[in-house]
Amino acid sequence: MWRVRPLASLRPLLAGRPGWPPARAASSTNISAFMPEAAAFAGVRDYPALKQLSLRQAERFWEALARARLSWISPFHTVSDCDLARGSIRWFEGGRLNVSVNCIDRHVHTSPDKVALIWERDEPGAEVKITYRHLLEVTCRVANTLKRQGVRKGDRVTIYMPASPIAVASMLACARIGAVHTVVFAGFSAEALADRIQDAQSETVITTNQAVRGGRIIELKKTVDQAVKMCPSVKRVLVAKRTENEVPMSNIDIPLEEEMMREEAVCDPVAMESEDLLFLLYTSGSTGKPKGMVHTQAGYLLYTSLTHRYVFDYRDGDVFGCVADIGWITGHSYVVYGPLCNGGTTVLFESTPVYPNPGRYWEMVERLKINQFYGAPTAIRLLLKYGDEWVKSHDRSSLKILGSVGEPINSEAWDWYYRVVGDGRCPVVDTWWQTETGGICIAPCPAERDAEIIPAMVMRPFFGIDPVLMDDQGRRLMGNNTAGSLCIAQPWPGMARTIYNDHDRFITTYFKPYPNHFFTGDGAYRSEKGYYRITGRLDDVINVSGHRLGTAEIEGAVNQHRVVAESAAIGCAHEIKGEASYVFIVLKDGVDMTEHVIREELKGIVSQKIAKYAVPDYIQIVKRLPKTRSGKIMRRVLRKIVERKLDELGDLTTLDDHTAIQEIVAGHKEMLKKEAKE
Ligand code: 7RM
Repeated sequence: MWRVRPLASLRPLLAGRPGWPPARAASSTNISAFMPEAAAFAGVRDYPALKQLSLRQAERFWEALARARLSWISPFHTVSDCDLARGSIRWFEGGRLNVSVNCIDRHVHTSPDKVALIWERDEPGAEVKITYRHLLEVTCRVANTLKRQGVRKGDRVTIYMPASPIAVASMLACARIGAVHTVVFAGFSAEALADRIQDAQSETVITTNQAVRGGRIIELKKTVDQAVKMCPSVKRVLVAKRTENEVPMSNIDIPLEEEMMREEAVCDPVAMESEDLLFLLYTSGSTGKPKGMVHTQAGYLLYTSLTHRYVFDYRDGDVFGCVADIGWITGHSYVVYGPLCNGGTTVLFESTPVYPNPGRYWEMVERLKINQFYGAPTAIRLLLKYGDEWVKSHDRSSLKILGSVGEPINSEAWDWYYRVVGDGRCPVVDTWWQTETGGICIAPCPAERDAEIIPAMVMRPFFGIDPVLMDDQGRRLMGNNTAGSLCIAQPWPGMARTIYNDHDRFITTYFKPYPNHFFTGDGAYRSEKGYYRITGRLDDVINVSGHRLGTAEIEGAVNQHRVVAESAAIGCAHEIKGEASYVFIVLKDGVDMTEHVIREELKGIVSQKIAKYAVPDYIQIVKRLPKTRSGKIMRRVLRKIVERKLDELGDLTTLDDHTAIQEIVAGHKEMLKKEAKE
């Protein structure tokens, strides 16, 4: 459990391991079959040439794709108008379209009875299929309900719901009438929900009476009630029924299904400008306040649909199974917008990887005949521990591609995914991207014939993505076999446009560190052959089970406990979660509580202020924290102590009080001993 951070070393990885393809055959991609839009580019005959064009003549590339792949109400006149220094990013201006029309109506015209959504409910074997025709009807009814309640173009609507057709219809209903949705993961606490509602100034919240997960009932509406008490902006709460149980309803609560059934099943879509807001999605950064990342209409939709098509080699008729929750960007881009824009069939997964047993994913793959499965390394690492039988007892012959997202996938998990889950038949695509990037930026592209994939590497940039590595001095690192901070040198249509209500923070965070580049916050290594591997965050963001969490957010929560004088949170390696959070606490004088009680209360406070997944795994009570003479906490020192690399503490000349370190080292060992006993 105390192994070093898994990606700290840059050893050239995995030489000689089986990657993809199993045997290299000499053949090249037939470009006109691969991407018909490329016919517009005279002279581009192979994949490398197309890649080059997407970078060197980015506007030509994106113009052709945007015209061919999206349905426009009126055409755009300017492909892109971006100034990274000012954080000004604009694509397809002059164009007007409606995202819900692109995701539903146009497919209703061609194939109304095609299944759009497969709702894989918590109870296995109880899936519900929703056709495009049906999805349009439900979306229009929700849209009309929102309109009747006074929701107008530009208004923010907070959606706090588990994955379900009504949640997807709510997102698309917002898009239809021009409202801005902000989905909050239904695992966040009332306070975290309230913070997000208030930052967005939402008047409307959509939720469900209860949620069901892993066979247990979750009182979702109760959490909303608590949150709404703290949010004077909220005028109405629409409540859908996930269970038959009654929950208390107040005068601002509206039963959603009852209202919907009174509305018409048609609703005129609003013509939206390309750069009008589509949604806000909050994500953690290096301060205590999450950022409301803003995504807009056309560019986001084009980018998610294109990456969905090519990274997963998604073909008409395939069943796409992304098991991420809709509360995260992966759910937005690869459960909802990408697959639906492509007229695909997408799975909405409501359950957990181990309910009712660790065979759940693979039983579902067999039952729903899933062709592309997209999940998180943390779940793969967990399932690997239960052994191969849970996988092998299910027919997985429908699978064509396996995807990984959210955090680095270690080579053991990659191997198991590839060999056991995929029977060595399916390419594994490790996809690197962020809430900020809107869609996948670096990943293998198996749609490209015989493209090489090396285990646990994210490999190559997608079309139009120009990754660069920077050194400490802000100089671009040329050449290969090198590591640095990962930036992207050119704008692309899917990137976030601003932080809601805080454009200055947007510029400072992403565009100031390396002028004229988008800074990702991640470090990366570029191999001899030019392939990428992500080495982890460079800022105070940790990644617990694929979910981002700011160490400042954790500190902010624990500091609210009356016994805490100060605290420092860091991430440490964890076998299953990837990273766990480790919090050091200094108590106020005269506290007479047992350490056990303090720990339990602190865990409770983090769960109450943020979410269960944020609860620290380790809490160590110390007399003082290592600080510089100017009073800054030296988190780097704490990290090295926890990694047990005492010989790598580095430059300690600025350290104020050296005895602090011995004390913390001793306390850390003591804690491990106790843990081992327990
Ligand atoms: C999609 C998503 C983004 C952060 C990112 C990285 C880490 C994501 C990978 C990865 C290594 C990957 N959005 N990350 N994917 N690290 N390999 N394939 O997760 O906004 O929630 O998180 O996640 O640090 O910056 S996110």
